Amino acid sequence: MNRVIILIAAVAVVFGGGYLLLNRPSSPTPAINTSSQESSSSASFATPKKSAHYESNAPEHALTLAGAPVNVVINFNFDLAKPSEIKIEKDGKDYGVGETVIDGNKLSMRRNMDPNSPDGTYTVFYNACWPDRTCHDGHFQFAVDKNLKSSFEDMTDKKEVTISMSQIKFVPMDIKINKGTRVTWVNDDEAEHYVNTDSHPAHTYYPNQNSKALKKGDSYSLTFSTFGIYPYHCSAHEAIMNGYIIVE
Ligand SMILES: [Cu+2]
Repeated sequence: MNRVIILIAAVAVVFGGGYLLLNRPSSPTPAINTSSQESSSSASFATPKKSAHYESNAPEHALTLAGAPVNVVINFNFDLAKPSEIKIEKDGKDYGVGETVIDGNKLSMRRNMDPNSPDGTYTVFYNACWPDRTCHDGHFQFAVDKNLKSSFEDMTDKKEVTISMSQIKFVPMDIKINKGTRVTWVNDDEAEHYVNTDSHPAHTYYPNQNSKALKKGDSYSLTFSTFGIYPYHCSAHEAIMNGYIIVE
């Protein structure tokens, strides 16, 4: 009898342990890019304030980028309306360019950023307004540190470049290119991959940079025509498979 109980207990431990190993969370901070930009950052960030109906933003809160973003995008789960507004401030100056634009599906709003924005920490202040004319404010922060560009692979002299999707990574992961360069991603893995602009799962930062599912041998191409940095990821392996393109 005792031997039966011990056997059952042993089976439970083996299967239970295996279950825990297979199902543990992949990362404590899956939403934040894990590439070198972040670990070498010395910037400190305030706690963000999320407005009603807020879902996500790109660039992500507390991210330190190797170049100025092309725009700041904030995603919601409710219809946006005028006069919704985004300001991108550092030292009291607004580095946003032009008007805040509400996307066609009314679930995201965006504002372009000055491509010559200097290094430092930026606070994004936003006011999200609904069709009933009520508005709610929120804020978050990100930083720009152009020194981080030194770890990017310099492909600025090429008209066309190829990024391999290999062993659940973009190879090379972080690249610098010139304006007008055509980038082609090729899936060299058995697993399906995607090219998706941040954030996840809204994929709204630069909507042109979103592929369909890519099987082994499939490719996806995009020509970059606006200066700035492009954080992206694979939505099937979002926590571990990400990269940056700087267009300069
Ligand atoms: Cu993938």
